[in-house]
Amino acid sequence: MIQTACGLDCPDACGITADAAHLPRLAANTNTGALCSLLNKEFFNTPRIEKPRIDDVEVSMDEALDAVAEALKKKSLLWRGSGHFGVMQEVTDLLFEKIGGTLTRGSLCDGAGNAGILEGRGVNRTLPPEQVEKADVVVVWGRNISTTNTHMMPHLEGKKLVVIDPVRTALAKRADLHIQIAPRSDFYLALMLARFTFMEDSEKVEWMEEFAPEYEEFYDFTRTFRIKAILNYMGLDLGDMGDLLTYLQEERVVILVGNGVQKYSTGHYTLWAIDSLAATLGLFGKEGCGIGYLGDSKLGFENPFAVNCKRVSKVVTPFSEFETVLVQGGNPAESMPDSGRVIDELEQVENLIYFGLYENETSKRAKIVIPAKNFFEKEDVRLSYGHHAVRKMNRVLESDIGISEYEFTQEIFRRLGLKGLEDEQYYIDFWLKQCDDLEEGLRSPTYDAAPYREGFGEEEDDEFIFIDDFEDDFENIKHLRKYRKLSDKKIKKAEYWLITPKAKHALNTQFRRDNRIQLHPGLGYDEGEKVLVSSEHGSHEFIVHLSEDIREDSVVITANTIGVNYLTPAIVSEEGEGACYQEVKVVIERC
Ligand SMILES: Nc1nc2c(c(=O)[nH]1)N[C@H]1C(S)=C(S)[C@@H](COP(=O)(O)OP(=O)(O)OC[C@H]3O[C@@H](n4cnc5c(=O)[nH]c(N)nc54)[C@H](O)[C@@H]3O)O[C@H]1N2
Ligand SMILES: Nc1nc2c(c(=O)[nH]1)N[C@H]1C(S)=C(S)[C@@H](COP(=O)(O)OP(=O)(O)OC[C@H]3O[C@@H](n4cnc5c(=O)[nH]c(N)nc54)[C@H](O)[C@@H]3O)O[C@H]1N2
Ligand SMILES: [Mo]
Repeated sequence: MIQTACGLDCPDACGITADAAHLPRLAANTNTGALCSLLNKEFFNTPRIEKPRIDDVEVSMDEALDAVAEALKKKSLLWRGSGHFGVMQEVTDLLFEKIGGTLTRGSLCDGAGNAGILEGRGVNRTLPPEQVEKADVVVVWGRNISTTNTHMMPHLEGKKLVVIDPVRTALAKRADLHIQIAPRSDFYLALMLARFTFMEDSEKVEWMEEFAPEYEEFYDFTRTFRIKAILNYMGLDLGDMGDLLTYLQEERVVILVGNGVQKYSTGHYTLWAIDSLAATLGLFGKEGCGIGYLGDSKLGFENPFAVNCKRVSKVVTPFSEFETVLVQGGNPAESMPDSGRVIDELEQVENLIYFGLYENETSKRAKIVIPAKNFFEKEDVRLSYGHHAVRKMNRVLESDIGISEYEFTQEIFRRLGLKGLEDEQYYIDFWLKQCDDLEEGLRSPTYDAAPYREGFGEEEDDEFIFIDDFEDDFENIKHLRKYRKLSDKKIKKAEYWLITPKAKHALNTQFRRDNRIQLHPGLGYDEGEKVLVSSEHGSHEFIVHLSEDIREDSVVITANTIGVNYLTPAIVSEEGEGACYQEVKVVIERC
């Protein structure tokens, strides 16, 4: 029996006891006593890339690594995805520093929202799950916990549950209150709720006097928006606002915000507005209260892989400017926005190297393919963006397949005659040594049971900064007309928000894929029919699946669906250099 941790990109970061002789027999060290089907099932059922290859011809690992070393003598970019969440993934940054290569900056994931949190709080601290446990009310805002964060579910038991989501998700169906908000309007909802809190004199003046003294300016800011027009825009009425406020004004309230509210150019404003609402209600730093988002797992750690390299955008990467591109642990041809652009760029790269586990649209186009070891086959350390436990990942299996990121780096250092790489244990210990060593295990040094109780900023001596600014120039329809040459009438009749959340049986583009678009039956399409869906960025065909759970102004295509990112825009958020997958409207045509 060997202790390890799950390496999949998910906030749960579960501990595992593995029976090496009987994999996939795994026991879970989790609060539910169970592991998710992604790990138990999909992970072991998905065929691996077993052999290295160059130009579609199988070669030995030595030959493949020789070719990589040769290719890295040219102008090189490292584009790393989040296929494995262990800290050792970043060891390849040391290689790129030595060869004068380029790395990426920004995020496909939580970048815009994170920037909004930094505006208000100065630093993004993780809300410990035990505060959720102590809450009376949990508001889940643009986050699909029963799919994406399943080990949080037991903490919601017995709580009053409010869900704010344009989709009637499984979680929304069991909520005490579901606000089926219009997509991309959460910023306004947060501001309106704050404004009504002030109007009803239920703002927490005492707390704000100490920690957030600029609250009167914030109240003035909320009054620059017109109530009636905004309610109309959100598709809500005063009754909905009253219902929401009743829950928000209870004693212990936790708000769990997800990626859904921030897949837009204005995503940072939304997180900042939600935080400002929370400050009005005095929800920071108190037992049973707090705002959870995707936390900064490396906060407070010194990173041995921190390097000084040139960087280009992770979201709108100019791949064609490089002669060599190393894709590690990611699938940019499918996971990045605007697949048409990405594929066109990737095809201009002389040496595209794919270093990963599975075949996909990126591996297919690669000149050199290097199979990786999976997380049962190598040593690592797992941090989490949802809690503070730190887990050593121990090798459970010996396997002939693939190579670890550390070995890969070591092999290329040797081939290029580079010096200065420490041994693997040095880096692993570098992380582990910085943790608090408790009886129940290792814990991140920044753990705080009730974050921000002393104040905001790095030193916790700053005040909370309220949002005081908002600009939005989203104009999609104009472009749509140009791209598809559709008549005004047709566009008017058929323009839908694209909602593209995570799927149950996939982890981003890993594991089970899909080919469906989910539509409200009122739109007039038939179950199973094929439709062409287009945006100003591109088109793709999908199979219709009807669902009453979706608004009539929206369509849902999950992140694991083949072709979804042909529709999404290659733009970065105004702050945080994040991707904006939902900053787009689409039209549907029968095939
Ligand atoms: N099973 C599974 N688990 C995963 C993943 C996976 O692919 N599969 N991916 C992992 C990763 S990388 C991440 S980053 C996390 C993300 O986990 P989540 O934060 O839960 O992210 P999403 O599933 O993208 O979106 C969450 C919800 O936002 C809603 N939403 C969409 N647009 C809006 C909007 O404008 N306003 C509001 N209020 N809601 C909106 C969607 O309907 C959806 O229910 O999950 C992780 N866990
Ligand atoms: N439409 C739409 N697009 C999205 C999203 C969305 O919600 N909707 N979500 C975005 C988000 S939040 C994220 S985080 C990104 C994720 O996008 P990516 O980071 O590109 O992740 P994946 O597409 O899951 O690809 C991960 C790859 O990592 C490889 N891999 C797994 N384990 C290892 C390992 O140990 N070593 C190595 N070298 N490789 C490994 C696998 O081969 C797999 O193909 O996608 C984004 N794209
Ligand atoms: Mo993500």
